[in-house]
Amino acid sequence: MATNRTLTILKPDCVRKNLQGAVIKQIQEAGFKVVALKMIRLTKDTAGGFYEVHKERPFYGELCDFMSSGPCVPMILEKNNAVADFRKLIGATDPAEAEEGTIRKLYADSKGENIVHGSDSDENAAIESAYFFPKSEEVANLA
Ligand code: FUP
Repeated sequence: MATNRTLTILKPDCVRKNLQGAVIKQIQEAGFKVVALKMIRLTKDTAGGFYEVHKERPFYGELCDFMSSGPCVPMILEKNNAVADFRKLIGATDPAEAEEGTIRKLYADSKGENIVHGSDSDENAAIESAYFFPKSEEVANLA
């Protein structure tokens, strides 16, 4: 089912660098509306659950350590074509390969610590949104 929502996380490096405001401003200026937002600290287990698909990858342990290393800010965003447009806005996983002007190119230090997450499909956007937010925490109507 196509949706116009995506799930992002401002990762612990974003929060540590005090870049939440700058990154949210760029996201809003690109036309996304914030429909859910909170700041939480993941445990290794909850970080691991979120990145379950990468469980067999060599970087999984480091990824879980990093994602649980400090607070992060999950958000649900709304816009037409949200998933694809948001991935364009954040740029490639490795900031060295990200296009100029993208959030990762501007702010990220490495492939492992790359400032933001963005869902890679409508299906995963729905699954990931439910991982962080009960339906009651999503704003249904922004008008
Ligand atoms: P992305 O969809 O751009 O977030 O990238 P992936 O789903 O491929 O990877 C998820 C996270 O795993 C990345 F944000 C960082 C971490 N990762 C690494 O640390 N090393 C890698 O080689 C690939 C991913």
